[in-house]
Parts: sequence; C-alpha cells; structure tokens
Amino acid sequence: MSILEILKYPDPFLKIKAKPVSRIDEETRKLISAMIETMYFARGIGLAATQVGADKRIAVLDVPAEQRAGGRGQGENLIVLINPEIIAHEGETKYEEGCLSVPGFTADVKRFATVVVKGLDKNGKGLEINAGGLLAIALQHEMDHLDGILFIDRLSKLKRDIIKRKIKKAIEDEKKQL
Ligand code: GNR
Ligand code: NI
Repeated sequence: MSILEILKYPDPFLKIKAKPVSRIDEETRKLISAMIETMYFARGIGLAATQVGADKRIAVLDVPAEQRAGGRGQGENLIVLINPEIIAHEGETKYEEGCLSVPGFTADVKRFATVVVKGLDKNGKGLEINAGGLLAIALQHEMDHLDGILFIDRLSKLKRDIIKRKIKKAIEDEKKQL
C-alpha cells in the first residue's frame, strides 16, 4: 500500500517525455500498484507515471461507465496501459478538463472524438482499446502527460496565458497564507 505524491504544475518533471518500458520487472509492478492506489485516493479518472515522478510510459485509468443507480464499483473499468500509442482517430470533441497536477482549474480542451490506442497491459500482453466519450478524452489526456504536455498547453495562447497567470496568483496567495 503506498500513496504517491502527485507533482503539481509548474514542476519541471511534468514536462519530460517519459521513456518506454522495456521490461515489466518488480519495480514496475510496484509502481503500477502505487499509481492505481494514488489515482483512487485522489479521486481521479486517470493518472500518468510522470505525475508521480516516474520516467516511464505508464498510465492507469478508471473511467466510470454510464452513471447509473448502483453504478459500478472501483476497479470495474480499470485499465493499465504501458507504452500506449494512438493508432487511429476520428472526429473532434471539446470537453471541460481538469487535472490532478493543475488542481482547482478547468478549461475546454479540443481532442479527437474517438481513438484506437494500442499498448501493453500489466502483464506485457498486447492491448487495443477502441474508445469514445470520456474514455477517449482521458486516454489522450494521460498520453499527453507521458509526452510532457498538460491540458493547459492545448489551449490558445491567449487562454493559456490567462490560466497560467491565475494559477501563479493562486500559488502566491497560498504561500502568503502560510
Ligand atoms: O481526474 C481527472 N479528470 C479528468 C476530467 C476531464 C478530462 C481529463 C481528466 S484526467 C483527471 C486526472 C488526471 O489529471 N490525470 O492525468
Ligand atoms: Ni492530468
């Protein structure tokens, strides 16, 4: 059991392009378990290894299926993705995104509406996911993290500058309170 610290913008580690995983060893398996626990603890629908300071192309996701009474429990939709790649995409969609590394801020981000993602599962077995809706968005958001890209980097320069200024101000205000 271990909850990892989630790095926050503007931590420079969030800008690195993570390295592919070549072998799923004990250390990698431990990292994956800790990422899953951390994602649930932080109530996120996804988490990328770079957000917890690990230079590896690994993402975990649990996007709830259609919200319904007595909806599914934790773990039902858990996805562990190693070395993910988008091999096909269609259309365009906009969604108000948030990020555990940019707490307290959201913005509309343009993404592909559907994606086909291939990668490896936690056992190193090939995996292909056909996704639309929020899962497609979350997959693109997590894969961006593995390339050092945050959702705020996907905004127009004007919107990006405004949100970055707001974030800086929030960080400064927080410091003053200490
Ligand atoms: O928990 C999260 N919610 C979310 C909502 C809309 C679009 C993307 C996300 S991902 C985010 C968790 C996170 O920061 N993963 O990197
Ligand atoms: Ni994020």
